[in-house]
Amino acid sequence: MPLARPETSDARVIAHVDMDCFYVQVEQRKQPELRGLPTAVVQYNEWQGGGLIAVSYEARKCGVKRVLDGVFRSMRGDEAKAACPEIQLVQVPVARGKADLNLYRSAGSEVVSILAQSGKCERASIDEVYLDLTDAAESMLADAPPESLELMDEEVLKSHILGLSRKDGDDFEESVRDWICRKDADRRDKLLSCGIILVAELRKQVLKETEFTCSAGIAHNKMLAKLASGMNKPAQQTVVPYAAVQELLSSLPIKKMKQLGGKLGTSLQTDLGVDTVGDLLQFSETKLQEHYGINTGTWLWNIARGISGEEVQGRLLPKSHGSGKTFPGPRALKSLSNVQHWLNQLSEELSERLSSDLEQNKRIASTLTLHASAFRSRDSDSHKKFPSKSCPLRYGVTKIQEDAFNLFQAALREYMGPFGSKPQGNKQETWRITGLSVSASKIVDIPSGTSSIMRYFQSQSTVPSRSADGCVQDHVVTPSASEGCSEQISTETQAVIPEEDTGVTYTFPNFETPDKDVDLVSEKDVVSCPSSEATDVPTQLESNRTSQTKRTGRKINNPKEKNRGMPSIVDIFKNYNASPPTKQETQEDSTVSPSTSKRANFSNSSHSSEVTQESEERRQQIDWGYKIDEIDQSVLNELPVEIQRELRRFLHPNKRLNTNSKSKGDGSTSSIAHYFPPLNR
Ligand code: TTP
Repeated sequence: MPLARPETSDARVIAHVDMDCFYVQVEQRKQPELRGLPTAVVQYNEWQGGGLIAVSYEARKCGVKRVLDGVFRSMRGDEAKAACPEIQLVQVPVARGKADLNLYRSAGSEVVSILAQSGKCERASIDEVYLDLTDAAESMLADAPPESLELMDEEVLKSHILGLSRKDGDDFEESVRDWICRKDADRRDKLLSCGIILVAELRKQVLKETEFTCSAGIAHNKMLAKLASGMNKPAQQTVVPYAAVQELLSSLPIKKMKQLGGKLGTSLQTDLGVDTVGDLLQFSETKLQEHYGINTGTWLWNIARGISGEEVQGRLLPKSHGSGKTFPGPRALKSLSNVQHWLNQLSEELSERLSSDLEQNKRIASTLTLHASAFRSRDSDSHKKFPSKSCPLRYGVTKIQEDAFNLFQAALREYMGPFGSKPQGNKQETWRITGLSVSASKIVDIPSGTSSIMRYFQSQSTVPSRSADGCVQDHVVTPSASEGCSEQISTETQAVIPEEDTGVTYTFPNFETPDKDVDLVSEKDVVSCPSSEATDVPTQLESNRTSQTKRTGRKINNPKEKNRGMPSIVDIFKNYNASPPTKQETQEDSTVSPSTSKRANFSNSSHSSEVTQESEERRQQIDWGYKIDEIDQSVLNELPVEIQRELRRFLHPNKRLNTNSKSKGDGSTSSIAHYFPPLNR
């Protein structure tokens, strides 16, 4: 399906707000004595003073920069000192032997919470936000249009307006004021003028409340706003009026456009001879579609005209969580035990973040993905990519650790191929891992209501879905994604996290390149692809249903069961077990299906309406993940009556049941989060 062609007449007011040298500002707020001094934040790695990841504008003036020109590597602390002897180097906080970005994440959240008050707000990365200010601008235009303002803030008058022509001798600020206050301006420009005033106010508020400066771009769509925000930094704002769009794009190098920095951009250069975005104007939409497919062709046709229908998503929270680390050069991992050690660390961090997301935001993630970068000895195919693997996510640190390691092993088997473990000639082929990351995606709010609560429990008990050959599900990319956005998926040094649709890319340096903690770049919005969608692993529910049918070997015909579409909740509780399964339990489960020995028993037992003696015995035998008295039973009121009854019988087998449970919303209903293990236990 081609992309919807946006209404160009629809004058929206979109801002892209980008913090200036963000990590440096966060560190300077922590240590105010560093303010105004050339400062850089270096990553966790002492080799040659550590790689620079954020550089203050004072240091930039002395020639210190994050990335060295022409070389894919960051400047090292030692090199920065040589260029600027007075530079202050601050190391990122460290936890579990790797960079800990929590300080920066929460600083980013402070900013988001201020900006979110102004309109629809989308957190695009750790330090970037999109705002849709259309409503606010329209209200301002109706109630207090710019031309009616007697005084205009200095911050407004410092704005850069693209295409604003000034006669010699004209005062900059006067020209800006005149442009903003033009009575004969069209509605689009008038709305942008309101946007200029609103954004200047917001930036001042951010500074006042957080002590951070930021820069902003203001335009009619996200793409143009993002382009503009980086044009005048630090602490400034740039506006793209409709009339200035073509000029801006005609000089914009194709590779500078978001999503065109990789293979697609290269192909446009080499195959179509395109140097700037404006050069694309010479090609018809059909021609571009012939070359790059329908979606990408239309997208290219649109961006050449500055058209982008991408909406600002009302999203203040990240769309996924990831934790990663690189192991460059001699530090590449070469044994499974080392890999497992690091996966344990990464999983621990991921689990912690999932827990606080659950606790604070009542959100759960459903997919766990493992990415790695690697190389092999005697590698004939040096570009072979280490496959990424996904599976349904089970909460609890040990489960994540176990699943992550299983995913890794499945990926490694595939990477090494059939002869991987066997000697090749005289030598055994070996592998090296230069980057590892785990991520959790498909994050949703915990839905209220009954089916959802069960689904939630179910997700606690599943294991990575395996295909017939026992392999975990691949994380693959749809043809439409590969069609146009190959930079996301193709290079050996990149692994894509199924992240925000703004596309967060983890950039793993080659093993020759110096160290770079992967999570330092992981939260940067590097590329995104309009049509890129990782193929979903089956949803938790679907995969559970499928495996349920398979294991029981029959369809669910009982109408009661059908209604619920789920196994008995008692079974789920019985088998929920935070600690490793007991031998007995494993044996019991394996009688359901030998291949699922560790899986929870979802067999649709005929005893669902009666607590049998057998289940009472099991109740006492099984090592429960939850102590019964730890369960907040008020949450049971959220369940259908028959399940409440079943569950209460299970919990209090000797008590007579009162089925007239309190209805929902009586104040006693507790959050599902009470059941959740990581933080509470
Ligand atoms: P950026 O917004 O790219 O850069 P910046 O905020 O440091 O500077 P600028 O004023 O030019 O926007 O990145 C935001 C933070 O993300 C940055 O302070 C550090 C971190 N980061 C990394 O850790 N690694 C990276 O490769 C990049 C690009 C950023």
